[in-house]
Amino acid sequence: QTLDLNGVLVRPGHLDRPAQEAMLADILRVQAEAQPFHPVTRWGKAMSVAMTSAGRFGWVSDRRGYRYEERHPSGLPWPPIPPSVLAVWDAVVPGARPPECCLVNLYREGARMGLHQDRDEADLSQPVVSISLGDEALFRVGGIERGGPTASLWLRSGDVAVIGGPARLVHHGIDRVRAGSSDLVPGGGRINLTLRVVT
Ligand code: MD3
Ligand code: FE
Repeated sequence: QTLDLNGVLVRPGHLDRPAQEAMLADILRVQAEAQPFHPVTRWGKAMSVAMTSAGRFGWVSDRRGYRYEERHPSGLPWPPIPPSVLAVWDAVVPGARPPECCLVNLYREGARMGLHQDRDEADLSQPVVSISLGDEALFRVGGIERGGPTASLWLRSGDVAVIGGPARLVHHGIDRVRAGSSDLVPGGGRINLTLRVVT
C-alpha cells in the first residue's frame, strides 16, 4: 500500500517491529558517537528537535546559517550510515545515487518542526527517503508555493516516505508528536531518519 500526500509517497508499516528494533539499535550507536544537539537558527533560537547525522555530510545550523558539514560540532567526522538504513534506500529508490547524509531527528515531548522546504542539497533530482521510528507524528504537506492548502497524515513507527520528482520541493513539517504512543525509543519520543544526496 502506498499513500500519496501531494506527491509524497508514504508506505505505512514498511518496517516490521524486529526491523525497527534492529535499526533503532544502530541509530542509538550513531547518537552515542555523534551526540544529538539543538541547532540554533540564524535568528539565534534553538530548534525543539535535537539532531545529529551519519554519513559523509551532516546538517548543521548556527548564527552563520544552515549548511552541510563534514564534521559534527565536536570536530569529529560523522559516523557511517548503518547498513540497515542503507538497505531501505536501496529497496525504495533503486538506481538513485548513494545517500551522503542520514539526518537523525530526535523529537522528545513537545518538539515540532515548522513548515519548510528542503533545498540545501545541490542535486534536487535525487530523492529524499524518510523513516519514522517511535511515537506517532502529525505530518503536514503543502505545495511548492508557500501559503497553499495542506494535507496531514499521522506517521507511525516503521513508516517510510519517498519524496522525489516534483514533490522534492513541497513544504512540509511536523505539527505534533503523540507522546507515549510507542515504546520503541528508550526515554520516549520519536526518531526520524532522512536519507539525502547532498552534492
Ligand atoms: C518532503 N523531517 O528533516 S520527514 C527534515 O519527520 C524533515 O523529521 C521531518 O522535514 C521529520 O527536513 C519530515 C518527511 C520528509 C522529509 C524530507 C522531505 C518530507 C519531505 C523533503 C522534501 C519534501
Ligand atoms: Fe524537511
